[in-house]
Amino acid sequence: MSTRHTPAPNDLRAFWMPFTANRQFKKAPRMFVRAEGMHYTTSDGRQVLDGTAGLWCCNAGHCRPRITAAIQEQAAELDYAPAFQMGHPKAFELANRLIGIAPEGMEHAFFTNSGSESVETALKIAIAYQRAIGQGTRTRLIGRERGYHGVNFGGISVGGIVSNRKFFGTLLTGVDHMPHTHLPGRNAFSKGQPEHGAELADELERIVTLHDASTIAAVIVEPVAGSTGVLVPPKGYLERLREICTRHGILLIFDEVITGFGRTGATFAAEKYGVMPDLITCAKGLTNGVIPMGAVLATGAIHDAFMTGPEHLIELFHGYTYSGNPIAAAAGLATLQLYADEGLFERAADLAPVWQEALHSLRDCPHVIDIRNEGLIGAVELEPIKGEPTKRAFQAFLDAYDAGILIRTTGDIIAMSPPLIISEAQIDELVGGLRKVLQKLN
Ligand code: PXG
Repeated sequence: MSTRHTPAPNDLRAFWMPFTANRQFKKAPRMFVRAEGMHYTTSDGRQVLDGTAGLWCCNAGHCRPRITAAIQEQAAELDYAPAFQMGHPKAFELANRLIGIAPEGMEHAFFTNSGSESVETALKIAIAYQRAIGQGTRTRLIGRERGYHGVNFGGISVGGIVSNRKFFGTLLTGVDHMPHTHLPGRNAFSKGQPEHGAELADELERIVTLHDASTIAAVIVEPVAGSTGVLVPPKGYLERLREICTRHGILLIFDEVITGFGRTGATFAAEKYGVMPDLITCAKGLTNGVIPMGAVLATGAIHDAFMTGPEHLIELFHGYTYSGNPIAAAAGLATLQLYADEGLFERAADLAPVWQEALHSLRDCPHVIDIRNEGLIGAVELEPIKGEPTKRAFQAFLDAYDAGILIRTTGDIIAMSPPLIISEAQIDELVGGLRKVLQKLN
């Protein structure tokens, strides 16, 4: 008899889940079946308060009727249009709207389908730009330890999360890394930007001296490192990176896949910190997480450097079947309109001090060794169980889920990033729920 497995509708084996402990999950699955506003509904009918905006993406909350309607209407009107050598109005409209809210100097948007693809796109644009301006020896890319730039080969090469790199061979050549900015000894329990560590940016100067500026195309950083467990940039750090890049003709890329669309209390972190990069990657909140879409924003100077040569020739040999997809574009337009109509980015800025104080009230809970926050981002770092890293925080995640609140963990760090529609009472509910979980932890 064949041992071939016959899938049944409730069989969990076929789906190889991303970034998940598959065997553990499938023994005790956690399923969401509905969502609305600030809440998910589980398959056993419980309400769970969303403390993470899905995966940092549902900034306007869930199942917002205007976004739903925009998607439904677009699907019925124009489902798909070829992305190469053809256009449709909504992609152009979305690019204009995006540029309209982007930091000054950003003039063009290149569409992708995810944060990872935005990163690959930005890295390729950076290298090709240097070549286009006669700087073809500039091919190196500089990232940072603990950086997360998605999971494709360029992104994991410039990224600095060891588990995301070590299984996958030699990665891209010509990549170097700056040190991360986590200084627990000096900055623990900082509220917002830490005081210490601006000088870590000078490590870039050392790397430039080592390789020579003429070999370096771009530096990529997350303005606030998210996935690694929320590292807020020390005061003056990003300014120094900008200054060093400018002095050496190196492009500065801000990976704003998490920090974009109000998460830090400004539209983009570039604006929040007053530091202008040359390229910005975004995704997630662009469509409220509802339809996959990302974008790379570029300055006029970068874009224009490509617009030379005979007009019938393609200027950038790059793009995706779904770049600017009509349904994604419709979702993006409805999302940006909703953010504007409800003033959600301002709301995030207004709530940030309440969020900060609520989070830092957890300081006296057992095992807590650091708390970090910026905008509506927060992290609570726990002392790992000796010899069993990640176990304590993962237990907190499971206990919180049972208690009706959704948090994220990475290592022994609990990360939170609620939808920007969260109320003050819901902040209390989330943080109060987490307090109870922490108090019971081993
Ligand atoms: N850049 C940054 C800065 C990100 O945070 C990506 C790129 C990749 O995006 P895509 O859309 O390809 O996943 C990300 C994604 C977490 C978590 O829990 C973070 C991300 C994704 C999933 C979970 O911290 N960031």
